[in-house]
Amino acid sequence: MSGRLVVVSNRIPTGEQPSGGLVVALHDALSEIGGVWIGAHPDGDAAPDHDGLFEIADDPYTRLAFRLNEDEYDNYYLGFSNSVLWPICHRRVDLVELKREYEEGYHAVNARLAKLIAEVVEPDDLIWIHDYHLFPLAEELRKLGVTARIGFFLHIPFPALGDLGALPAPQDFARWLAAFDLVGLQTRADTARCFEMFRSDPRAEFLPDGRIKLGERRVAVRAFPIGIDVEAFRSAAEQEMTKNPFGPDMQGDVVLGVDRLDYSKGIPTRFHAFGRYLAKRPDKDRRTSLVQIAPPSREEVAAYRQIQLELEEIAGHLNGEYSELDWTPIRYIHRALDRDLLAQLYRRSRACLVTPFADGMNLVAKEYIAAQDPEDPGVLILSRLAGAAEELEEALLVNPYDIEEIAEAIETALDMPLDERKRRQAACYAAVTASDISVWTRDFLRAFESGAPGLKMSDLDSDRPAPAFG
Ligand code: ADQ
Repeated sequence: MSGRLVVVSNRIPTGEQPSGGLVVALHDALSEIGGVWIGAHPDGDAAPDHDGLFEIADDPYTRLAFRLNEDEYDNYYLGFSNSVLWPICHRRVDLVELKREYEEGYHAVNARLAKLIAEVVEPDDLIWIHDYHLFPLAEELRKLGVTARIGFFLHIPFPALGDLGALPAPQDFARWLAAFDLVGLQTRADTARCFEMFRSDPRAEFLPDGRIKLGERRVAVRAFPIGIDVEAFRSAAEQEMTKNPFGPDMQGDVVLGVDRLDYSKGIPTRFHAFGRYLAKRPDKDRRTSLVQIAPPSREEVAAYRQIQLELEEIAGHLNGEYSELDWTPIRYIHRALDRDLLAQLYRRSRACLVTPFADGMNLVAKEYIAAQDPEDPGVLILSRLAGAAEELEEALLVNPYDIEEIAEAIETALDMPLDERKRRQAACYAAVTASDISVWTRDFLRAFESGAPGLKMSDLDSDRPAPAFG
């Protein structure tokens, strides 16, 4: 690779041993080929009080952080990123909160960051920008005369055309994307929505090489489904267990849920579906428990506080109705757990409920599959609206809005014969391995390096039709 790889993301890892699949994958790629990672320091108070970049590590690659002040955090991060773009991309336009200062803060941070990046990049560097916090960053860099190749990866769903109308200036969105050379999306359904947006834009022209031309810019759009470090999860799950990770008093089967506490993850509906399962179960002595692990996130945003109260209410109600002296059907843990412990919990659960209403990919679904014992696997119940459903076709796919269907899927999963569990697990495991996080990094960087050829619409049509839902 000529030039350096320059990764830009909203947050930058600060520890010596970064954790989390995506962070580790980017860390590995940068360690191998060298380069720079630029992002906001996670602790504004601990960062130096100036507007420039500051180095927080230089080996095996350089990490440059910048500080977000309180107003920037409120307007750019909590405001425009998480109260406008996040709900728009997750089909919750009803939750969008439009404020002028959010929009101004978002543009100001992207413009400020562009100036900082422009000072450190060289023309033959590859700049790889991540996620919705930084949609306009390439356009800002181009305005400053940066000619280096710039790629983008969107971790969350590409918004539906109609929902883009809720943006303060919807016509800007296509222009922001066209300032990149390569736009990577999670799934074929995302790619189809992105093409639909460009198709409806009179300024856009589809070129014979598959790229899209808008003004003087040409951009390629392709799906790169993200994955996990399969081997790391599998070996963590296989570690010898001396005791039941759920505790000695856990009886019966466990159905597990693991999510950041977010309204897009469909957790209240899942609780209701588990309640429906408890009400209908033919064997009333069967003591199946739902263990939900949901660490808080973005608590400063009202919609996130409400969901916590809602979950406590539903769990309290169902536990009041169905608990026995020695059995609590719903255990709800409101904090993050160590990843090795998580791997063991996945392996010990008879089923995993992943029921988002919208999700770019959903790594929990892949982690659950990676952690199973192939000789006695559990069953993944997966929303067909999660990006992961495009690959994990042999999971028990459900409509995340349909409480009755999820309740039936729980019963089906718990009663599923071993042969069928093994067959579904083998198919899902093959899919999870095929999109291992190292494959994802390699594929994106290769496409990027080789001039970022676009996925032609004819390729998309001839392969397999993009699902109409999603
Ligand atoms: P998220 O919305 O955060 O990611 P997800 O893909 O499921 O969703 O990743 C969550 C990660 O956090 C998983 O690795 C999981 O193990 C971990 N996690 C969740 N709860 C935890 C807990 N209680 N304790 C410890 N770890 C926990 C965004 C997009 C997704 C996309 C990813 C990656 O919303 O759609 O798949 O980025 O691109």
